[in-house]
Amino acid sequence: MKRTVITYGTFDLFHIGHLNLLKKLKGLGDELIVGVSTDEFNEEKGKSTIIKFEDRLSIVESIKCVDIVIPENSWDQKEKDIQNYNVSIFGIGDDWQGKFDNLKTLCEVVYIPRTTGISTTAIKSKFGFVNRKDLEDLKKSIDFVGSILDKLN
Ligand code: C2G
Repeated sequence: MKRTVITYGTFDLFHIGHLNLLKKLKGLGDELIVGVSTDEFNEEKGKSTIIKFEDRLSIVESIKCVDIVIPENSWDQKEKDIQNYNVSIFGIGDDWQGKFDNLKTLCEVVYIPRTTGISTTAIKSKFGFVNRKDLEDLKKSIDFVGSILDKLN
């Protein structure tokens, strides 16, 4: 019997932590379904994203180990999805350890160790360091260098 695995996530600024998780989950079965959180659902989750839903969906859909992508619109669609897709395993990163044990009545539930040293939040915070004042200082430096070049010509 085909073993179908399902997971859910935002997958914003797709990175190696996301890829490692998806590859590990695919390794547990024959088919991997990924529910990608819609922009509206991310608001409900209190998560802001850089990449819009359509693009996050396309990126995840193009990952070799992903077989099916579906929108994740709500917290409680998991039960229906597990039944509709005849899912054998629900898996997610262990930052959610224990949070989805209620699904154990429907399928196996596994929590996968997160990849350390990488997160969408860390990536966003790197961009966040370049604030308006930094950019204004940078422009002043560029203008100063430009004025020197003008004098040399
Ligand atoms: N992840 C990981 N290692 C990282 C970062 C993320 O294994 N360094 C995993 C998370 O544990 C999660 C998946 O990658 O299983 C997607 O992470 P997010 O996009 O942050 O998803 P999240 O906001 O946790 O949404 O209903 C479930 C939620 O939609 C999960």
